[in-house]
Amino acid sequence: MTDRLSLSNLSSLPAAVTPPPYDREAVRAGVVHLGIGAFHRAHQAAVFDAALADGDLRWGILGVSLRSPGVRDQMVPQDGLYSLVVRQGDEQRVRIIGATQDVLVAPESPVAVVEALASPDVHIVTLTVTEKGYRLDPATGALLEQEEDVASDLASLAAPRTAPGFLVAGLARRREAGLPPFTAISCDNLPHNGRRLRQAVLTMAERHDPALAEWIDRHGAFPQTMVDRIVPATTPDDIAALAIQLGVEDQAMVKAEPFSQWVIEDSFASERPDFARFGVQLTGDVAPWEEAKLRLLNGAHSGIAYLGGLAGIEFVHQFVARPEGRRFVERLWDEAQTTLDPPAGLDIAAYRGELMTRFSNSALQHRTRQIAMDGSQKLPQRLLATIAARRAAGLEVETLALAVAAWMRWQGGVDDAGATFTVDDPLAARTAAALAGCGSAAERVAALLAIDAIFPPALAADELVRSTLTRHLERLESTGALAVLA
Ligand code: NAI
Ligand code: CS2
Repeated sequence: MTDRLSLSNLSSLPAAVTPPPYDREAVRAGVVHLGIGAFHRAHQAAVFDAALADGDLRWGILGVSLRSPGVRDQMVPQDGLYSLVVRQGDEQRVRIIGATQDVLVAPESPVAVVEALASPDVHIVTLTVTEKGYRLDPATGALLEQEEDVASDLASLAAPRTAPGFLVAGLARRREAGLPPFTAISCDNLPHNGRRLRQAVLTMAERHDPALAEWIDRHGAFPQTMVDRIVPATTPDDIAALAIQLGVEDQAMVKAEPFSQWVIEDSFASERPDFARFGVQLTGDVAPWEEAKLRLLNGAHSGIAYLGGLAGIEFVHQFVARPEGRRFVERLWDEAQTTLDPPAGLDIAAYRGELMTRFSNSALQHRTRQIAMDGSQKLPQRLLATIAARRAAGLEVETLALAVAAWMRWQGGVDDAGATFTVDDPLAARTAAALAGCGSAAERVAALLAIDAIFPPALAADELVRSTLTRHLERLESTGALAVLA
């Protein structure tokens, strides 16, 4: 059996592999990260690791898994070490990230997580808990107070269960100890992610202690961010291939593209690393960056996921390798682009070109099925806001509506070849119930548009939107996605 990557075999790795160049014993944990999935390990952790490599040893990370022990079991036996494998075409670079000091599994030790959040060393809490992890209504951003875990945290924070619950419990402990709040940085693809996180935290804090809520409101910081790096889920084949190269097995490896961008609103409650030195953009207004990224990159991704998924196209690069796939993406961008107010420094034409190159990166093997997950949480900011903006300007929404119609067909759980699949989405039961008994595409469109957790009522009432969706859905159902694209 191959040994696992660990401190004991770091020195025997191939020379081309970059190990952490700092004394790990001297590092303090200045960051708690909630939701230690693949993206965090390839994005924010790489920045904190760069700060450590630069000699600022305040930025070690305590990772927290809010649900399963999987990542803890991958990382802790490896002393927290893992490989960041950056792939482009035939090229691959491997860097060992050493920033993560430990991983806690919140359901096993909720009190230890709260204690960690209250540590005087901690200044920053980052989150990648997926869109659904914030427990917000996707259309309105209101906290889902009826949800079991949210209701539990609203009743008592003795053993929190949700991300907002942990943050409030940690902030309460800091206030009692006379410590400043940490800066809570949402790194999920939520619209106005900082504002939504702040709202969720304040709603929960208010319920427990209005004075605490006021303290958080006054002294806390929830900067908005735009995060970008394509990080597909790691597969067993990725791990096996890396083991041959390293001579040791790394179960915690992550793979990513070379591109990485992090734009953070310059609003912090206390200390932070010299972010700008490590390639992070600090700005007064993240919204235009976020909007461009969500509507161009993520909007296209979701369209590719549903159309590609229905057509049996497994990977993003395969979709854009087809002329009709590429044409769909370009047309979607033509439509989305008219709704943007790009920030200085963002050239949309160049950005589109770069995005297409990124989507074409065949070494990433980014599955359309992975992107299709949780569509109910993603559609509002990726496609529906864009549609609403175009309709407000009196414009048609032909290609954007095709992407939404493909999502609608996806809710049926059957692809164009007749194969069934599970719709992986927190609202899957609601979309399935809405579709039950519908006899025509027009009825299916009407039933799904009526779900106001996803579709704003004004959009659902727009006749042109409805008729365009119906026409697309009819064609998707009768001819399949590939024929519609062609
Ligand atoms: P992942 O599947 O590797 O990790 C997801 C993490 O979220 C895990 O720690 C999981 O336990 C946690 N989580 C899932 N559902 C949750 C829930 N209901 N409540 C609390 N925690 C929950 O996924 P990955 O790739 O790390 O992506 C996570 C998020 O990061 C995405 O949803 C997105 O918002 C953001 N992101 C991801 C990018 C990517 O390319 N992978 C790029 C940009 C942003
Ligand atoms: C993708 C994103 O899974 C998805 O929904 O669209 O995670 C995408 O890879 C990132 O936003 C890129 O930064």
